[in-house]
Amino acid sequence: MSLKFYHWPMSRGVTVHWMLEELGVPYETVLLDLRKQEHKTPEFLAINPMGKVPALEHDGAVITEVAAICCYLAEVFPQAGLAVPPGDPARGPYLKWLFFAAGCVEPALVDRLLARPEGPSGALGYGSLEAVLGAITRQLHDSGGPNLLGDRFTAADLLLSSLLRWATAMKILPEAPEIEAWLTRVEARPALQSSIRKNLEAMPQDEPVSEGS
Ligand SMILES: N[C@@H](CCC(=O)N[C@@H](CS)C(=O)NCC(=O)O)C(=O)O
Repeated sequence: MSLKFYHWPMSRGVTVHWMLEELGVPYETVLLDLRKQEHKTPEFLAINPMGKVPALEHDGAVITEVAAICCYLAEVFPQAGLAVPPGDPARGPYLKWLFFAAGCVEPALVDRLLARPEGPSGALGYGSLEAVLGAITRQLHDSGGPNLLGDRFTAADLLLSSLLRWATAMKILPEAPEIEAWLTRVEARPALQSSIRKNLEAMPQDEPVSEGS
């Protein structure tokens, strides 16, 4: 089994890195320095024609897109307990939160970060940042916690909380006490701590420390 992870420590790759640390399986990290355009070489464009990190190669198969990689890894390594398999009543909600993270939460956060003018929320697939945060808050409340789907921590928690940790670091997360309490609980996961430590070690020494780019 071989897992090759194309990564840069100040990128969305941090979410996949955390996921890999959760799995407890060996993987090789290939750092691509975005400042040197190492993600735009013909070799890497053959892996990800978008010229973006992260990307993953598993036994020769290439997977890109953070949400797809997390979903894929959770299913290929079920022993980590981060997937909800077909047939489980929580499968539908699990997929909903994975897609919601990528399709609604991320664009709403990026709009806020870039101070883009708000569009008509009925025409935008993701509505508004306030609406997506409201939906997450309600789910955390209705699930009874401590996670999105109740007792179990899944790849959907990992993906969504990773995005919201980044938003917190970028100071664009509006006040949301239930979400903040969830992020504090998530912070205690050993795999997240080990991922943070390894990313800090891989960080170029001349760069200010920040998560994401
Ligand atoms: N939708 C992609 C986004 C990946 C992405 O935008 N990565 C950024 C770093 S956070 C990147 O590689 N930017 C460099 C570039 O586009 O030139 C995913 O989920 O993987």
